[in-house]
Amino acid sequence: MSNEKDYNAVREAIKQILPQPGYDDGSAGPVLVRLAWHASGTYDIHTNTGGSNGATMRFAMEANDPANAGLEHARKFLEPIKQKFPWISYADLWTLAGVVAIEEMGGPVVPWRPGRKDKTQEDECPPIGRLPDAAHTQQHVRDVFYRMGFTDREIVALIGAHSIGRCHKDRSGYDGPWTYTPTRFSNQFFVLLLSISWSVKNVNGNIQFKDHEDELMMLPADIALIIDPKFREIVEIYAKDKKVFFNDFASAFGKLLELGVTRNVSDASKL
Ligand code: ZEM
Repeated sequence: MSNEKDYNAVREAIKQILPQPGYDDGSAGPVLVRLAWHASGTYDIHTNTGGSNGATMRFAMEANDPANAGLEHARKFLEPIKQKFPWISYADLWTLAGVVAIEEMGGPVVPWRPGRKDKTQEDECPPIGRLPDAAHTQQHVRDVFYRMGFTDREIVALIGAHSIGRCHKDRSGYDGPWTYTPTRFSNQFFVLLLSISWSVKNVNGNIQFKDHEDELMMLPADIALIIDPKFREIVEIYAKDKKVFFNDFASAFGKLLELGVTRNVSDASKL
């Protein structure tokens, strides 16, 4: 049927825009994954507000949240795809782009379903301040992810996405990649967390951690995963077994993208 919504065509179009010579490490993948995460990570299980449904980061209030600095690059990479496939919601496009990017960078297949709707009013944005602050450690990380409804094991799995991408001084104030292969989805984040002796580095007043050669970095919130004994146990599992990490990541990321998403019955029956 010609008017059928062809999500595979959208997936293909996303694959086409992943190579970005001259941008960061040559791939739009990491920043697209971060967009999908920040669109979803505003969810609050107690009030059932926030989450990927709505794509409210299109509005200035949420776009200008300092936590979202740099994500305009991700939204710009995707805009031509939205123009080509106007029937897809931004909320579906942003989350699907994260899923396709992870898969194309060598990561697991993440379950994804369409049906998110875009909100139309700026006052429908979730309150600013729901995303995690990298300067804080285990208590804060737990507070933020428990608010979304995640377990300790899911928290560690999700932060394993720091195997890809980097920090940018002009976005977060932090600087550098977590791994030697920032465009390859892997369990290297966990391997390096455990194998390197991390020392403090001050970047214009921001405290981060560096390896001996000062090539790689960790955030205070990352180091919390090896300080906290319960988190550390899970880090050790994922460092040893990439397959277990990939399985756990796929279900936790799939769950993240579904937070706050409701579908009406007629939409759901088409899936
Ligand atoms: Zn991140 N993340 N993140 N993260 N993140 C950054 C970059 C990326 C935290 C955080 O403060 C930061 C999750 C969890 C947490 C990605 C994915 C996921 C940056 C650097 C910071 C500061 C931003 C910049 O300067 O461009 C904190 C504190 C987290 C939890 C405690 C989860 C969960 C993620 C996905 C599942 C990705 C892919 C990047 C790299 C973006 C890029 O542009 O390269």
